Amino acid sequence: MRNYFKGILCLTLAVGANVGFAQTKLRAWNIHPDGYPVTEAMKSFAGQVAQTTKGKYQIEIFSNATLGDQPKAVQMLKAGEIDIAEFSSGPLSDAVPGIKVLNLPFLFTDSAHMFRHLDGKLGKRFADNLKAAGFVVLGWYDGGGRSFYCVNKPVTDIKDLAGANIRVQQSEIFIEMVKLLDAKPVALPFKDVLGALEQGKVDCAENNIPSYESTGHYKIAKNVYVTNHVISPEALVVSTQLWDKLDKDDKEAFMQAGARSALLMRDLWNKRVALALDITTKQGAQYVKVKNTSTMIRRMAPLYDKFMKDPTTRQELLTIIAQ
Ligand code: BDP
Repeated sequence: MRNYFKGILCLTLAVGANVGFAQTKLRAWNIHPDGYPVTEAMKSFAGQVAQTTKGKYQIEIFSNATLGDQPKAVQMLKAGEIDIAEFSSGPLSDAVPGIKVLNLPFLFTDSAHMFRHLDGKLGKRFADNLKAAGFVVLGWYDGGGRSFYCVNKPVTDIKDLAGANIRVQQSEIFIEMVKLLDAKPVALPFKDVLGALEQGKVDCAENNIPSYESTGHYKIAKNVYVTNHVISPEALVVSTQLWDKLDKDDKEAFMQAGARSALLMRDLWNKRVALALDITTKQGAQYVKVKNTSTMIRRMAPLYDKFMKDPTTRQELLTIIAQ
């Protein structure tokens, strides 16, 4: 009898060892800090994958861009050097021209308009383009509406931005947009923006309100010009290298966890926008709403012309404008 129990014990340990052995550790890149909607949604995604696959996949989230800056991480994911990431569509579209329409200024009227398209046929088309380039979309997250904010420079008209050094993401379309406003684009990594604002290397930056708050930019750049010039999504993606190794059930688990995390993220996002507005206003941020966007939209005409002529963006542009 004692030997029988010994046998069972050995078997359990062996099975346990096997489970341990079969466990795959995955690395997830994230640019945001703890508590930020993106981070919290990624954590929930990782938890759900671990649960559904019974611990087969352990996803470790590396926040605050500790694995490298975003344009580099986009390339790392494409090369399969990291497994999972949450990217803003700006840097992602430099690697996948088939989604660049998503960053066109003044394209979406609000996040609801954007998600109507992304959760439908168009989203599927963008996801197909991304997959062909090495990125499998698990969920579309909210990137909110981006606006300008400046140090020592109240902006009440788009003309006030002329000549200013404006920090932009390292992404072609953002650089072009700022040039069309007669300002000077300064492409800098996200983590360097606060220092650049403090040291006067840039006069202004542009971002959504949750990032304006979480980075502390609001402490230095108190003049916000609410333009919502770019309303764009972000995406939770896995590398096709990893994807191709997953079996059918694993894929299903990843997809479902991704979709659920996206819904959670969008909900957390709306709450965070309200909270960030409250915090920054109490700390002295001045919000001036653009009175009339038509002047700014007219300035963007060369970008629209370009996108209408480009066969990789024309169809998507027409579909979004029409509905
Ligand atoms: C934030 C995005 C992040 C970008 C950042 C930026 O969530 O992915 O890297 O803006 O401006 O809103 O660099």
